[in-house]
Amino acid sequence: MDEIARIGSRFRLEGEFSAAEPYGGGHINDTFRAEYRLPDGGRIRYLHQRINQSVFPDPVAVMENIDRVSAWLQQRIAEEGLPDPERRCLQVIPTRDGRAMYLTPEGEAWRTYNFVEGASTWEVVQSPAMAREAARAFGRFQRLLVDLPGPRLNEVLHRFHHTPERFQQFEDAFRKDPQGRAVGASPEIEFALRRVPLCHWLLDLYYEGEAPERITHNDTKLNNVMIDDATGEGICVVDLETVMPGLSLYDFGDLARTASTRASEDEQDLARVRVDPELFLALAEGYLAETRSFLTEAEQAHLVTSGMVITFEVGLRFLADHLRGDEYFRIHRPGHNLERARTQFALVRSMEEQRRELEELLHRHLGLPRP
Ligand code: GN1
Ligand code: MG
Repeated sequence: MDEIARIGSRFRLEGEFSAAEPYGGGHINDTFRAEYRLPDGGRIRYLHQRINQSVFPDPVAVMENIDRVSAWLQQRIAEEGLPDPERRCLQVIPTRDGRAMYLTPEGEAWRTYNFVEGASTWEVVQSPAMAREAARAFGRFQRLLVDLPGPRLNEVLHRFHHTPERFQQFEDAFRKDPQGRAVGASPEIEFALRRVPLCHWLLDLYYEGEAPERITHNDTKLNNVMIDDATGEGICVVDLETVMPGLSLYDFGDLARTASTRASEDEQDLARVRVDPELFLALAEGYLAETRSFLTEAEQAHLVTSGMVITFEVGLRFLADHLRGDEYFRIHRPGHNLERARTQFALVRSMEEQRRELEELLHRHLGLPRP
């Protein structure tokens, strides 16, 4: 961990480095939680994160967004008078020369955040209350950013949630089949090929003017919100690097993908991969508590749709990456991306089967319009 101590020494931190460990379950960047000793014997913890530059080729543009967004959130949170304001938003800790990011002589890009104490992230949702709180946190995040001043945020990953393009990339991977893996993935490939129309459902709403561009998080998996250990509140949204222009339904959809089922993202027992209507309702409730005032009719009517589209999209990405040779998402065992794709597709199938039931539930309990 000498390396982390060296990196830490470049930032304007309090205390003396004492220890560091890998942290979190992200598939892209490398995150370390480091502890620093204070002169009074106390300790303070920070997160040091190495930005994956093959995914984010322009880390400066990423940090520009994060800087603007987190400064604005801090201001808005203070204005709303919410308790514990410093735990409600990540703070970018500057380098000793005042930059948002430290570039090593080898060209690695590192950033540092405060670590939010007394809160945890979860890979699998534990209860409807947790689902509601996570959704409320992402909803609040969108609401507080509605009036972000200044120019449009940098589009750090072009067409990140453009589902038809994700389909194209999948098709390309399976036609080229560089690793000879297509034969072993034929049920998943067939599943995907039969669902081309699904790719267009959210973008059509956008093109028809029914779902406007907003500022969205774009990576709203359950494990990107910190849940307060004492109160259960969704206290702080993390992983801000994909915050950029997007559709609100991308955010609801990705949360539905990861928190409307009790199965994990790579659950292998596909019988467990089902939407739990109680969880889905809790997600919608929490999200709408913060966003209902500004969402359009169509956005409110398409929450279930968004879950289907984004779950399908992420499944396509896992499948394409498996076919290409696991270049993008970190894997922990051979075939891991194929397993993840299979799980996503099982969840899409469950959403297809339960769609009407879920839409009726949202209509009955929350008065949401039917699509
Ligand atoms: C990646 O960084 P992480 O693990 O939170 C990915 C998301 C995917 C997710 C799937 C920049 O998120 O888009 O939905 O994995 N992030 C990027 O688990 O591609
Ligand atoms: Mg991420």
